[in-house]
Amino acid sequence: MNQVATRPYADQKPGTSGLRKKVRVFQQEHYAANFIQAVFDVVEGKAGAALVIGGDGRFYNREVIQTAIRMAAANGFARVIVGRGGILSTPAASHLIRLRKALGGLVLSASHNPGGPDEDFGIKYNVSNGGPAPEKLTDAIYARTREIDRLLIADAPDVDLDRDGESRVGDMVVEVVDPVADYAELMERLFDFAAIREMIAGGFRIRFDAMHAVTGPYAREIFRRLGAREDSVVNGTPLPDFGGHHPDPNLVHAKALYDEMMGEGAPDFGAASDGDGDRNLIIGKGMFVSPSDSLAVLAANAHLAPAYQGGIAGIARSMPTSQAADRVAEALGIGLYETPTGWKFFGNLLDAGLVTICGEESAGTGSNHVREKDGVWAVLLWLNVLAKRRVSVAEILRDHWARFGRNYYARHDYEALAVDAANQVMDGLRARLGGLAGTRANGLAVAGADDFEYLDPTDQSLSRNQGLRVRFDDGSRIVFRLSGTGTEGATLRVYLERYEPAGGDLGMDVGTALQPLIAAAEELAGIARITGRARPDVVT
Ligand code: VG1
Ligand code: CO
Repeated sequence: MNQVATRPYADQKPGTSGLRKKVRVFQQEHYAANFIQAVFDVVEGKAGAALVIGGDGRFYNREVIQTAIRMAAANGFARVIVGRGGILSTPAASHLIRLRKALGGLVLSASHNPGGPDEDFGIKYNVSNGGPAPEKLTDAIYARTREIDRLLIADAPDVDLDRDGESRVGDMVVEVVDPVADYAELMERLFDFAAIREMIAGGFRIRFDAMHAVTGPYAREIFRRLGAREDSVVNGTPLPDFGGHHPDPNLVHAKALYDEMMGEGAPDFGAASDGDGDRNLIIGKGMFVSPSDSLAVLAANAHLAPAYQGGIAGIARSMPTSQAADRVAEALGIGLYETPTGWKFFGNLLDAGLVTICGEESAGTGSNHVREKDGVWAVLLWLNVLAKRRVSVAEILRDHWARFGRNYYARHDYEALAVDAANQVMDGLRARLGGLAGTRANGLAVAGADDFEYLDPTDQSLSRNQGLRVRFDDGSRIVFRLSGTGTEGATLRVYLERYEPAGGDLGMDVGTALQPLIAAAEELAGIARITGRARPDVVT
């Protein structure tokens, strides 16, 4: 074992989902190792414990995995379980941590951010419940990165990551496992594969765009078990640079899928996932499903899948996610929890059994089967629902709106803004929040406004400054927040939501429906005026 001297880096504060930086930043001397050592220094119980390691296959994945293995050995772990080829999707890693009763796991990914030598890399630590480290722990890790002065690292050759089986690094066992097998088995237990298989055998066509990211091998194996045609999965080979694209399943970066689903001869069901496999985009033939609606529809129909046939205990959604799920919770007579953005806030609610299904507007949905959002899971739950109801995605949505009303919704992202300008937008609005109730913006009456804070009902931890909310008296809402996953400048997100009750105009074009709110947002926050950006970079 070696002790190596190091010096702290000042910028290793984890964001919404772990530490994300440009690859070049990670390539600085000991940069990744410092962060990993900070994790190992603050987590207790390493002696005799197992650690899961895997990533989304992006550039630099294998190098950091080798370092992490050597460091795990020197820090007293008894076993490392690593996905073959260094591959584990985020939800598969979460499952493996739980299944193998590991102390935790290192998930190497920058998720939906692009990959390659000039793009992004990331490291996230998940705890023993399989979920992202809660804020208390990420704060402690950050504090440790500020003072770290030595690394513990075993002097050992690289492990062969491409062959299943066990080897040793010092006293520690390294176990290379099939990244797909346990996860696929879990999915077979949760869902009615027989019903889905029958639907597919009847001619139901699927297009799943893995975006050259981690879900390719998972989707291929699972769709094979379901008897789907081979061309059901496209872009199914994980590439270190995701083929030069952003592995972000939204209407901008998954446009090819969108165009196919809107065109002549579209398959029945289209879906895409992101870099690390925790997001999902759902598009029916001729019908895009907004992620917020997807959460609401899945919650309302979950009982059609074997795992949830007894009903769901409650629903949690991140604050900016539309309130469509709230109406489902109300109808089901179950709890609805509104949390800050990021999956780490769902873990306690899931562990306490308060909720079964969780979701975020950013194309994340999941359940208590793991402690991460799960893209392939969402796709399979949709397929299970479709197989049971035997109607189209579009019909399911129209039914849903007819019953619950429709929450027209969009998110506008202003990317790579100058940090000062973004702060000016947020600080300016924050300063005026208190006086907004009773005023009008673009003619719309403001009912209330606040800076969202969350008190975790299970451990009473308080998270402040989680997004600025402006509510209008017709139930519409605008939320403003800064992204915590970007690696360049600041990204401002503006979330727009307008509610149209059942019986109202449910078939409007989303952009048209939201136009009054878009103008109100500009009047409230002055984005164009302050940043000089006339329109958002991404609308999703
Ligand atoms: C974004 C999304 C958030 C999601 C997070 C991680 O965070 O808004 O809902 O949980 O990404 O997703 P932010 O801070 O940039 O808005 V993933 O799939 O990138 O791990
Ligand atoms: Co992701």
